Amino acid sequence: MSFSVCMRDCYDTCSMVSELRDGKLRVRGNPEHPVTAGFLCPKGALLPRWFHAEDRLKRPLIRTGEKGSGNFRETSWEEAIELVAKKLRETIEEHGSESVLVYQYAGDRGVVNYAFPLRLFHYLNTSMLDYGICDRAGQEALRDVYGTAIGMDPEGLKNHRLVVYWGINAFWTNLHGFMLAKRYGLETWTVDVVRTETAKRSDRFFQIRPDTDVLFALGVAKVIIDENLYDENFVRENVYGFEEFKNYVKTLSLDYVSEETGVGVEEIETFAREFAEKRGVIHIGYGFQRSLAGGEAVRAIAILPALVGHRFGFIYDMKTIDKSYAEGAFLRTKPAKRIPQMKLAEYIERGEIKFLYIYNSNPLASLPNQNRLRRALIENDVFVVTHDIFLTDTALYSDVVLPANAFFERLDIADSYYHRYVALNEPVARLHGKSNSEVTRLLARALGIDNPRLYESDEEVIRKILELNGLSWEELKTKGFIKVPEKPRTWETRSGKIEFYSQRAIERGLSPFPEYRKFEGQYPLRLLTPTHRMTITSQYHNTYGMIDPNLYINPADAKERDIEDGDTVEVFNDNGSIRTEARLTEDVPQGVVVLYKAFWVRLLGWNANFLTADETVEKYGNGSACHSTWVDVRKV
Ligand SMILES: Nc1nc2c(c(=O)[nH]1)N[C@H]1C(S)=C(S)[C@@H](COP(=O)(O)OP(=O)(O)OC[C@H]3O[C@@H](n4cnc5c(=O)[nH]c(N)nc54)[C@H](O)[C@@H]3O)O[C@H]1N2
Ligand SMILES: Nc1nc2c(c(=O)[nH]1)N[C@H]1C(S)=C(S)[C@@H](COP(=O)(O)OP(=O)(O)OC[C@H]3O[C@@H](n4cnc5c(=O)[nH]c(N)nc54)[C@H](O)[C@@H]3O)O[C@H]1N2
Ligand SMILES: [Mo]
Repeated sequence: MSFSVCMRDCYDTCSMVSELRDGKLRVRGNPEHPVTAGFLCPKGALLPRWFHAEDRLKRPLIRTGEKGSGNFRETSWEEAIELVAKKLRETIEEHGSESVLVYQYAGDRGVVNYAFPLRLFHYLNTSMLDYGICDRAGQEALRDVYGTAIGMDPEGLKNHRLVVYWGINAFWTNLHGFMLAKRYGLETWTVDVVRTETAKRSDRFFQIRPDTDVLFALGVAKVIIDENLYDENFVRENVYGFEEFKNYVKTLSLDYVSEETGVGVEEIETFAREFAEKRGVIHIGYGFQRSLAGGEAVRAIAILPALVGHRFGFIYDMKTIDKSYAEGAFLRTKPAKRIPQMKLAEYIERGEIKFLYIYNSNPLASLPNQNRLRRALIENDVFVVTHDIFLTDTALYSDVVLPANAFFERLDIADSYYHRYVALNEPVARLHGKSNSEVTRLLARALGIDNPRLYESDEEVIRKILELNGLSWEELKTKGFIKVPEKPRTWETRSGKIEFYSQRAIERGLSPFPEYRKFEGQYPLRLLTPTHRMTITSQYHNTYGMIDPNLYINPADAKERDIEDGDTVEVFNDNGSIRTEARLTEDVPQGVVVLYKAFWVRLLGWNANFLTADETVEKYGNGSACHSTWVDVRKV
């Protein structure tokens, strides 16, 4: 028996108990772990299938045909590493170290596996990624109000009565969190555009129009304030700018809020009264803030828990340990040029990237505006190296492909961006490929670097991080996980209070209060591309196969276009066009269509990101606005 951690980019970061029996991996949820609670989600339960998948990469590949053609020859590790090192050296000599970009994300969240390769790139002073694909706007927004995006310990829910899932489909994306709330007996509400599985399992569902969250939250705040339902003492002592905020929402008309959001005035009042009475807390989602309106929305929503007297009454991000040692930014001798993640194509087009080293990510499935990105990669001279477990879409467009191993094959630890546990991941078996840190060491050696920090072992890095954070290796090895205790903390804003009137927002060129703006596109239907139940972004499509490529459309919008359930349709805009089957459903409101996000283009022939917008929200850290995409649909 070994302890494992599901290393996927997911809130739950489950602790598992694994073993190899007759050469086959078996996994189950760790029954001792309070959040995992002894069960796995449907994706986690299938991990052995992923681990033993036939199509795992076994040998390094070197491209022989056109980029994207899939023509490669197999090679040895020695030749592959030599080639990567040679190209890296040449690129730096010819174009400077900033023309090299390391592109990585949370494909594997192991502390070492995720961060150790960055040591090499820091050492080489290359360009680094400025992450903006996922939760960035909300991070900035929460900093405006609380000075931090780190909210409450979800286990703290046990002392509460009501949790609102706002713009998050928790039953699919945070199953263990949703079940935790149910186990604790909380009432659950959902605020979403789509009647999701979470909405269907919630006690109340508020279905709002896209981008109107700001108004909805301000309307709720107005009722709470007008009816004196807020926590006066708490607000007086701990809120900065309450009177100004009160005047700001005073003039708001609930009829207007209702018209724009599509939620009845009575429903808004009910939300406000019951939320105040039950002193609700809010799980603020990641998905819904990926839009032009997302940042302002999070700012407005963030105010509500404080109004009813919570210090940190929201769930968004979590940070329990300092992991910076693994990444080793101390190896740099020059400040990093940071390239916004969402602007990869733009930087390639401008000739600023000549060498791309990609691991833990599949940008040729997950980034928006795929036509532009693929064109940029083909038309510009960029040497691309991808380290992955599978021959992904990104691997297909690479010059060198290096096989990665899976987390069952190595030692690591992981923290969570949702709960407060750090968990141990022990190796169970060895099948194929090399870990991210192994490849880093090979590359460092091939480059002739002798800095010892590039040759530290995984265990040395783990032990050092535990030591720096005051956590015991022995305890972790015995139990498989440790809860990191929360230290007393306060708000990290300019005023030291919760800022309803945000000074940081003003400095960033925004209004001190969250503002409602209407956005319109060139096409009539808003395309949302949320998460799918059986994939993690692009992962598992090739191994589990259980994807849903259909377009979900409201019957009224379908009728207008003569579309019936099951018809083949074309979905199009200026970025691209795809063909799929239409499914008519009242779960999706009029004016909105849904395609699930980022499947493998290699297998499907397309994915939603051939349509999505690559615009970013500059004032919110260049966060993704992929949900601010408009399309039209026609029957073919
Ligand atoms: N099964 C599964 N779980 C996952 C992932 C996965 O791919 N699959 N991915 C992981 C990752 S990387 C992330 S970031 C999280 C994401 O977790 P979630 O935030 O739950 O993900 P999404 O489904 O992208 O978005 C949530 C909801 O936002 C809604 N929404 C869109 N626009 C608006 C709006 O304007 N207002 C409101 N109120 N709602 C809106 C969508 O309808 C959708 O139901 O999940 C993680 N967990
Ligand atoms: N249209 C649309 N697009 C979206 C979103 C959306 O809502 N709509 N959501 C966005 C969000 S929230 C996110 S977080 C991004 C995520 O986008 P990506 O970062 O591209 O995430 P994944 O698709 O999970 O790809 C991770 C890759 O890492 C590989 N991998 C796994 N483990 C290891 C390992 O140990 N070593 C190495 N070297 N590789 C490994 C996997 O095989 C996989 O190919 O997608 C974004 N894309
Ligand atoms: Mo994400």
